[in-house]
Amino acid sequence: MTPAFIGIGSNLNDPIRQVEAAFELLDAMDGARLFARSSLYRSEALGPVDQPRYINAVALLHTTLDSRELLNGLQDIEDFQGRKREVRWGPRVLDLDLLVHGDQDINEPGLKVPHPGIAYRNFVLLPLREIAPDLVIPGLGRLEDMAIDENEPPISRVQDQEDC
Ligand code: A4P
Ligand code: MG
Repeated sequence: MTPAFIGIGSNLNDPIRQVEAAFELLDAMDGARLFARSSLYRSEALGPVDQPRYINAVALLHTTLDSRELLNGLQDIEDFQGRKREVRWGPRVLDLDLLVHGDQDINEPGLKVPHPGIAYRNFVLLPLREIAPDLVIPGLGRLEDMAIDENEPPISRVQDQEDC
């Protein structure tokens, strides 16, 4: 079993429900089990397109799948939850990114592991720190050394009793 960290994001169709559903489907994947989950975080959309705020979280899976199989499984879950691939960086029902997969260091067309955005995104760094504070990321170094970007839009943890 190899650990794999999955970044989860949604900003359409009841994002909290979408993220909760994604955790369940990740746990139900053949060859993977959900081992830990972060809190949910809410933040303004990062990027050029004007769009609703996001809910983000990170899941830790233990898996026997290779990185390609894992990516295919993530895309099946995105499709199942109604993801439409339209605007790059645009609003989405569900985005699942393979952030880190064991010691894999892959740079192929359509598959980059670790995910290149990790070090620059509060909505990835904060939930990742919560469940894996000692993580060392292949090619990038220690998670604890990655600075939270003060210029990024503010981010807050979603409280349990809150709805969206
Ligand atoms: N791909 C390559 N490597 C990977 C990987 N490690 N994990 C390829 C997942 N996918 C990977 O992805 C495009 C292609 O990336 C896939 O076909 C796959 O082969 P996509 O999810 O279809 O497109 P995208 O998400 O629009 O593009 P991209 O570059 O993945 O965008 P990001 O980086 O996911 O950013 N603001 C907030 N607050 N929270 C967010 O979650 N997300 C985005 C999207 C923008 N702003 C945001 C958030
Ligand atoms: Mg993506």
